[in-house]
Amino acid sequence: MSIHNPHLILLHPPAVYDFRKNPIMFGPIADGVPSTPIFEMYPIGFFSILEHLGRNGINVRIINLAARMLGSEKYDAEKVIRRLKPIAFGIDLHWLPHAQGSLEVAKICKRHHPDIPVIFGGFSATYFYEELIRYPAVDFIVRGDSTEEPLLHLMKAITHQDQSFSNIPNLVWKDAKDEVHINPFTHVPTELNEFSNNFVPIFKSALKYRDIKSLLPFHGWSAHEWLDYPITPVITCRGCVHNCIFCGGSNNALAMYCNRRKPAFRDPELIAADILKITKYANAPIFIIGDLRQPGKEYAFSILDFLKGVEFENHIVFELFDTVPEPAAYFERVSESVKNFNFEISPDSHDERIRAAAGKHYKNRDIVENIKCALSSGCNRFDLFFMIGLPFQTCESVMETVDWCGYLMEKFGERVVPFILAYSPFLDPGCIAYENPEKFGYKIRFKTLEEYRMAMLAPSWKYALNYETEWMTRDEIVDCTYQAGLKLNRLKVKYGLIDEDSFKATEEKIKLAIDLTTAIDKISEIKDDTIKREKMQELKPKTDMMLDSVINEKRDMVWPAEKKRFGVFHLFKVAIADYLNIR
Ligand code: B12
Repeated sequence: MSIHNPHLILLHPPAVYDFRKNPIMFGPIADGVPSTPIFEMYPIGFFSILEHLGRNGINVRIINLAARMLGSEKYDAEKVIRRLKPIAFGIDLHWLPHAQGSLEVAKICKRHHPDIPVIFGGFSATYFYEELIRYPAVDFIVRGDSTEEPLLHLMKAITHQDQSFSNIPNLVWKDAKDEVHINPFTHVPTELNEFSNNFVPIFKSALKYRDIKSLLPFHGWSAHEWLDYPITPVITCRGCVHNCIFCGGSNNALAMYCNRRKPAFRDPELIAADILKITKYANAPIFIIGDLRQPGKEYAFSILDFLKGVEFENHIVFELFDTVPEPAAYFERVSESVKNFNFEISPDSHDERIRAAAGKHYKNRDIVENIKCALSSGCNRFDLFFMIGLPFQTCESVMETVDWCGYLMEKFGERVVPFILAYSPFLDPGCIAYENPEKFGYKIRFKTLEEYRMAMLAPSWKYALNYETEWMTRDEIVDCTYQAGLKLNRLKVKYGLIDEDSFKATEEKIKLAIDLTTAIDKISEIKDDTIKREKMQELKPKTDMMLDSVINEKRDMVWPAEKKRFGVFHLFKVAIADYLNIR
């Protein structure tokens, strides 16, 4: 095998494989994230897999099928897969909305390459491993939130055709007789220092396979644009100390299905070094994933101290998982270390009882005080995320939440940016509310992976929602989401956060979404399947308009950055030097 022929090809599927043919009204299910409802962003873990396996002699190539298919009607994913000849394919079923797309891509791999093993991994593959391994196109599943090492062992075993699969931790596999084996789930590392937040291996891979397009994490970002404005996440941890009842990445959830008893944190000096390394080659914003105060405020302070005194222009985006107890001192300390900084917090509701029921125990007065101190210390932007679909929450309460957003925008001005979203399409399997629905007033509608696969093919997101609550039916959740979106949009233009044009564009889009929802409800009642299909097909041009954001403008998520590409040249230099081993 030539060095340009990868041993492992990681394929990122679209959420629904045939989204270009099927008319589906995905609605606002991806309004809270930078990707479209096709969820074309691949797991960040692909970076550490590529780096770790590459260091150990296994060449990895990433192909973002979802982004390529979104990018061009003509991109023929099946033809591309047919031409590939790796030793194994890896497919992520990390987010559950990929239930349909991932299995479809696996089928295509097997159709053209019956002898090339197909490996699955990711959170949802881990949760549903028993059911997933029984699909004929799936040969292996590597469970867990840290699969770099077991995957390396697996690739070595496959490459050397040594069939010692039974010693590989976390592995679920089928033998030649299709018998399923479940190996012990023992590889759960408690430290992350080995896995850097580093773009260089990714660029090396782009050079090696002469294909930057397939590495791009988003649709709508041409290679040129992405190089101008690359997303640069810095992962601080795996796991979480908190227990928000709806989060599949919470402490309890990860203990339940990923066997993670406590979160693992990367050392503070390494986090600071990761950030500084990125500032050397890109001036795009840097997202710090995970509240730096999770392991204790000393951890946050030491990262900030490492950054102090170093000049860089990049905007750093910090998360808050709860309010800061002594906000004036904390935000001042941040501003002493970072020139351009932004914060985000998710209070979920303005109603403290609802917030507490969702597992968050901080008060509105503390939120207001935090915003005040952050802004007066020079914070550029303070984002707040609110949610629909919580215990005790009625649509009336959601509307009051939007009023509270108005109050915050009026009080603090344009630097405070609220978003409101429904939990959609799915309440995360493994989260506290999913596992104990009655206790929290939830009704879970789908339980098996096959049900989720089918749900993603539903004509509108209403029928895909996997829950309703004692306080809101699915119809009410959908309707309330649109009403809240309309109201928040009006408040955003009133307080100068958006201009008249973008106000109108969002308003029109929400109204179109409401009309489509009604039209699809009517079509769903038609008994004749052919007529039903025809009627749905007529709506396709309109449902496609929903592939962008619906109730929140996507560009609201873009943090300011100077558009200069000098850094990319530097990055390529580093990558080439690294590639040629001349560093
Ligand atoms: C950061 C984050 C994001 C970021 C960045 C995501 C990214 N590109 O990875 C953003 C904000 C964009 C995001 C978006 C979404 N997220 Co998110 N996210 C997280 C968060 C907070 C941390 C994830 C992380 O950093 N992991 C560390 C990295 C290094 O590891 P990794 O990517 O998980 O990969 C490792 C393993 O999973 C595994 N693996 C992954 N893929 C594969 C494939 C193969 C073949 C193998 C072998 C292994 C493997 O090996 C990797 C290396 O060890 C988690 C919560 C948590 N506490 O974990 C939620 C979480 C993963 N997200 C979740 C959800 C639901 C979403 C959205 C679907 C929400 C939505 N409706 O919009 C979108 C999907 C976006 C898309 N695909 O386009 C749920 C997933 C629940 C589920 N089972 O579906 C979680 C658990 C909690 C939550 N509700 O936010 N998310």
